Amino acid sequence: MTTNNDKNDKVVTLDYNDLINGIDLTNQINDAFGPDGLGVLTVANAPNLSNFRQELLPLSQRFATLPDETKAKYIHEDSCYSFGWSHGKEKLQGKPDYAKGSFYANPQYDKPIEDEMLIKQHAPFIHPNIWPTKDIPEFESAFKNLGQLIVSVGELVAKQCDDFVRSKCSDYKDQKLTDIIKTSNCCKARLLHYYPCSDNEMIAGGGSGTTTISNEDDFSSWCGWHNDHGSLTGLTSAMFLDKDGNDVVNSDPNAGLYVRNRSGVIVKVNIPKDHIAFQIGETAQIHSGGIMQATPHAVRGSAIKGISRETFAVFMQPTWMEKMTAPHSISSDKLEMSSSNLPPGVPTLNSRWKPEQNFGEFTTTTLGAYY
Ligand SMILES: O=C(O)CCC(=O)C(=O)O
Ligand SMILES: [Fe+2]
Repeated sequence: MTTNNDKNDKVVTLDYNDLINGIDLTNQINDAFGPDGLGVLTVANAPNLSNFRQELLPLSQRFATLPDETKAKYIHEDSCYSFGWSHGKEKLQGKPDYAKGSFYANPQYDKPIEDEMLIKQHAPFIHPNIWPTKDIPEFESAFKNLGQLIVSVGELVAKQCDDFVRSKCSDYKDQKLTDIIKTSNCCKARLLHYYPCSDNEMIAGGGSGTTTISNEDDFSSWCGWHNDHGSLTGLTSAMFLDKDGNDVVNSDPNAGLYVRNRSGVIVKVNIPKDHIAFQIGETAQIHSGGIMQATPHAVRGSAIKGISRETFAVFMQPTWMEKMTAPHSISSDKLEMSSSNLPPGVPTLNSRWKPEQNFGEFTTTTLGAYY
């Protein structure tokens, strides 16, 4: 397995002002999310991003290093750990994942619906938020500020995606992705704390340049290979902190986010601090009939002792009722062009997706296939 960066693996960057001004960026969307793209782009110049990122990301470490009995107050089994604190409940390379902890909440709506029966039935999607206000008073507002900013920029990116897909496929429902982001009350954000790697997890050869890695599991020691299964994911540039919470330079250049491109080459994605990254998800892949395609990605642990990684992902996704139908004019082989290059452990779309499914069923099948 090799990592490499050549010119085709450059991450596309859009400017927030161009998005606001409605400039046609559909060629850039093709380069990023189309069949030869990396499945990721970044947006520069989003207002307030630096402040909101600086306010939220250190709270990830602060929460994760609270005493276990304090964190336990925010564990929510009834939503399958999809709200509040989740640590060791997901799997990484087949074993319970203690490499990272996540705090999940809906950044837009604290209680999206009132119907208690529906809340019970679809708790992972729609349970009311749980906030650690007693222990970290500023947590909720920092989480919502950054989450809502990312969704608002995501909506602008979605509009460009819709125009791009529509130009290639006449029976794509106009504004499909924009409508999902605008109307769904099931958006989910995840504040991630990647614990410092312990000695036995340290990655051989970490520290310099392009690396050949023999073991895929070592590679993805912080976050295993996966495709995002929602519509559009927004992601901040990660912050690396020492044990005292000081923002430090990531001095292991090999640590961080990697994407596997369409030809199987693994590409490191560097998100500048003042950009928001967006990754296209499998639901948008299905709704666009494969005109946009999700890419597998993973996070490689740091070889530097005592350094944690904090980041924030916002999963813009439909409600559980949304139909997973592809445009009629698209054949199913086009829908999953990249399946021949999936890393081990990433199940093909065709093994999980059925056109008559709704998003809730697709999510259950997908999580079952990974975990
Ligand atoms: O930590 C990251 O940079 C990526 C996290 C991620 O891929 C996810 O939560 O789906
Ligand atoms: Fe992801």
